[in-house]
Order: sequence, then structure tokens, then C-alpha cells
Amino acid sequence: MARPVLVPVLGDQLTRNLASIRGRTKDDTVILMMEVWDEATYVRHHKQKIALIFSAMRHFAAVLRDAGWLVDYVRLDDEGNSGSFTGEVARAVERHDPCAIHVVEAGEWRVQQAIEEWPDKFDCEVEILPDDRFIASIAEFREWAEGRDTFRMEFFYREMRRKTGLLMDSDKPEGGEWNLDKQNRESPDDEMDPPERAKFEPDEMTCDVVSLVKDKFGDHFGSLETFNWPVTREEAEEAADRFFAERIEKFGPYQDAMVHGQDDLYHSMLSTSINLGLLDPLDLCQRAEKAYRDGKAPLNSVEGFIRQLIGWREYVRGFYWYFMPGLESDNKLNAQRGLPEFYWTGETDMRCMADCIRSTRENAHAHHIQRLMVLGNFALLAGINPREVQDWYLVVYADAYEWVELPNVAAMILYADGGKLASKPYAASGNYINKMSDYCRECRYSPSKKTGEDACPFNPLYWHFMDRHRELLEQNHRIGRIYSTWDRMDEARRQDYLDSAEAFLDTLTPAAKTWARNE
Ligand code: FAD
Ligand code: DLZ
Ligand code: SF4
Repeated sequence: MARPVLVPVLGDQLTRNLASIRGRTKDDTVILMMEVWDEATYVRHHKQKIALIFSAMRHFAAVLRDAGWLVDYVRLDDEGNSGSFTGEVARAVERHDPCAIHVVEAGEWRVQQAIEEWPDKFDCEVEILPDDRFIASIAEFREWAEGRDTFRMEFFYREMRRKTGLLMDSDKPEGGEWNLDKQNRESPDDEMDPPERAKFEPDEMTCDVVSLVKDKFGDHFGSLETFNWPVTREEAEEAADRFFAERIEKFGPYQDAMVHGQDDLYHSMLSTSINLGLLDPLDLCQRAEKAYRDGKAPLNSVEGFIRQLIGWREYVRGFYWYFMPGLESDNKLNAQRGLPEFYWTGETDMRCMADCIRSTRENAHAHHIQRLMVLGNFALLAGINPREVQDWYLVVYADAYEWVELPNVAAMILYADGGKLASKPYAASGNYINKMSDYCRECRYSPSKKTGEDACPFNPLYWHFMDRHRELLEQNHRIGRIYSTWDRMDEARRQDYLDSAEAFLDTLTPAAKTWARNE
């Protein structure tokens, strides 16, 4: 081979349709894949997350090789592994003497900063290509955002509907409304009987990786025994087929429902595969639309699913790149409390929190409303420091990459950006959780008790939050009215709320920082 082009493929870029692979010829290309210590340890990822990424990477390398590509695959325990992407590209440059390096931009700021140094480091042309697996490029989001004070997903989403033509009736939204979220708030009930999602037995390659993870990362958070994620495109497609055949119909109505011990409900459980590159989000949306057009799923379910993908997912990615690096350190509410230890152990009497943390530990997954209205709501109300909450979410979910985790955590749940993303904080008392779940029935706390030792902690914490952020939130027209309710309570009642909240907060033990990061 004459001097080849070196194509580094990162762990979340696992598709042959990647801009750096597509259109290249096999006889002048070396694809480089790297398991590196830096990525595996910049936070102490859930064991399943590391196993998933390494297994999917190894399977993808095998597929490429079978198709005739030359793949230079560096394993974590290979002798001489430098531990970093840049170090491994440097070693690969020595091995292959490439005429050029073609790489697709990284998903995360940290890695992109390193890649942008490559042109100065390596004595060959370095081309950094846009990641066109997203519907909106980073530049397109920037253009949309420029000059705005607030950045509501809803308006961006409409642009994406027009751009893709999804659920459009010429230039109008199918059915007359853009967003059918109001129809998607059913409480759990006896009608619910979600079929089991597709689960995959680990094959030999995954078992090897699981052993590696046990050996090197055995003290990280989370179970490994329950690993059943799709690790190849075929498996991911099978999981998607099952979702479209069995679950999408009720995806919409029960999108916000929560049931103790039922971890998937009607959610697609496809985020890990989409984020790795095993599934194409636009293709999934087209399949969802087809289910609607064929009369197999109602519009509210299909619109809801499509909105998550071309609305929220695209939007948070654009938001991330628009506001980085500042987003990482935003703390508009000056939240300073340490993350409670129970986020790692699950040892709390709050049944909702305990169940969401159990699912997180067992599956490296919790569904959206658990992440938002239980785990996130608690962190918001209790005033947990954003950096610690960000680290937790980045560690514990198998689908967590900073570009998607950070806007959801800093801006959506913690309001740390001061309202650029959300028009108001997603703060809620125990009432909301009681309405949307069966958690409260057997909880040691009572959602109807407002104060005192047996009151659901979300109740006093809600008012404690509102009271301590009055100056900022009173001016917000979507939330300001709540203060007239507060002011109508007599002084003793208000004090009771504040004292109950304080008493509860005093019981929290802060977690050791070493759960999330190596010292
Ligand atoms: P479904 O409910 O079936 O939704 C379909 C798809 O829509 C998902 O697979 C996902 O790709 C996309 N989606 C839905 N909501 C969002 C959203 N808010 N932002 C971006 N994409 C969305 N998702 C991640 O992929 N990685 C994360 O690290 C992550 N962190 C989150 C942190 C918090 C605090 C919150 C509130 C949400 C977070 N989400 C994250 C979004 C969402 O919770 C997950 O995408 C979803 O639970 C994945 O399960 P699913 O595939 O069954 O999703
Ligand atoms: C998350 C992760 C982990 C744990 N390990 C690796 C790895 O060893 N090699 C790799 O290519 N990618 C890994 N990843 C995913 C990267 O962090 C991901 O590609 C970044 O988001 C890129 O910005
Ligand atoms: Fe959660 Fe409160 Fe309900 Fe208990 S009573 S499950 S703490 S919302």
C-alpha cells in the first residue's frame, strides 16, 4: 500500500456510514480503533457502560475486517498502549506513515480539544469532518441560536420537522398540532402490560470484555451480571424491530408513567445503540412515521417519539456546543450541597429514589421521567452542586456522553444555566410522583403529609426551594404565581415547611468524591 489515509474511529462512531469511512477505498485506508485508559477513567463509568462500548467497538472492528477493511485495533491491555487518543494516533502514525488523517469531529468537548491539536502534532494533513449523523450541524444550530435570549426546543423542533419532512402535511404539522405532549401524560394503570424488550446474551467477545472490565474496573459502580445490551448493528436492529412491533403504540400515553420494578415500560431502550452509532436516528423516525401511516401506532405516540429524537436529542447537542465550555461550570442557583451517598448505594427510605437507583445500578439505565422528575427533581430541590450531579449522570448511564448528559443535567434538571433551556425549573412536590407512579403506595413516607417526619421529603423540600430562590423565580411568569399560595399560608405553617426541609437535609450524608472520579 502507498502511504495510506489513517482513519481514527472513536468508540461512539460505530457505523460504516461515518463521514470518514463512507466513500473511502479499502486499499488506501487504515482504520484505527483505540481502547484507551483516559476515556475509560476520566470518570469512573458504570461497569456496563465500559463493557458495552468496548464490546461494540470490537464487534464493529470484526465487521469491518470481514468486509475487507484494514483495521488497526488497539486493546486496553496491549503492551505499549499510551492511554490516550493522541498517544495512540502518534503510535499509529509511526506504524503506518500515513499521508493524511481523516477523523470525524468528537462528540465531546474534551476529546475535540485534543483532536484540534493534531494538525500541529502530526506531520501530515489532518482533516476533521463534521459528524453528519446528526440532522442539524453544529453550525446550523449556531445560526438558529445566534441573537436569541432563550432557546426553546419547541421552535427548533419545528424547524427540524420542516427540514426532514417528518409528520408534515405539506407545510403544516400532521394532525394540525406540532406537539401532542398533553396527550402523553397517562398515569400507570391496570391496562399497562408492557412486553419485554429484546435482551441479548453476551457472546464470547462480550464475555472477554466483561472479564476485562471485572479485572480492571471491578470497583466501579454498577452490576455487570445483568449485561444484555445490543452490541452489534444486527442486535440493535432487532431491538428496534421489537419496539416498533410491540411497544410504540403505547409509548406516547405512558411516556411519563413509572412503576416500581418495571424498568422499561414502553420506552424504546434504544439510546445506547443510537449514541454508539449502531442505529440511525433519522431512519428510526421514518420507521415510526410509517407505523403511524400504516395505522399501527397513534399520532401522539409517533409524534412523541420523533420529538425526542429530532427535537430534544438534536437540540441538546446543538445547545452543548453552543454553550461549551461555560455550561460545565454554570451554577445560577449557587447550589453547593454535596451529592448524598444514597445516589450510589440506593440506601434511602424514599421508595421512588431507591427504585430509580436500583434500576440505574442493575441496568445502567433509568427512563426519562425517572431521570428528570425523581432523581433530577430531588437534586434540584435539595440544592446539590451541579458538578457532582453532572459527574453522577455521566458515570451511571450506559448512554451517557457529555454532549447529551450535560444539557439535560445542568440546564434541564438543575436550572444551572439560569433558564436558557427551560422556561422554569422542573420542580415538583411528592404529588407529581404520586400521580405518575405507584411508588408512594408502599413508601415509608406519605405524599399527602406536608411536614413532619412522615411527610414525603419532596413536599417540604419543594417549598424550601421556592423560598430560597424567591428573588429569581418570582419574576418568572410561569412560576411566580406560586408565591401567592406561599404568602397565603400563615407564618407558622411556612416555618413548619422550612424546618421540616432543614431537618431532612440534615440527615443527608455526602458521598465520597471517589465514587465518580479517581483521586
Ligand atoms: P425513549 O424514551 O424511548 O426515547 C427515544 C429516544 O429519544 C431516546 O433513545 C433518546 O435518543 C432520545 N431522547 C429522549 N429524551 C431525550 C433528551 N432529553 N435528550 C436527548 N435525547 C433524548 N439521554 C442520553 O442518550 N444520554 C444521556 O446521558 C442522558 N442523560 C439524561 C440526563 C437527564 C437528567 C435527563 C432528564 C435525561 C437524559 N437523557 C439522556 C435523555 C433520556 O432520559 C434518555 O435518552 C432515555 O431515557 C433513553 O431511554 P430510551 O432509549 O428508552 O428513550
Ligand atoms: C466512553 C468511552 C470509553 C469508556 N472508552 C473508550 C475507549 O477506550 N475508546 C474510545 O474510542 N472511546 C471510548 N469511549 C467513548 C468516548 O469517550 C467517546 O468516543 C467520546 O464521546 C468522543 O468524544
Ligand atoms: Fe417518593 Fe415521596 Fe412517594 Fe415516598 S412518598 S415514593 S419519597 S414521592
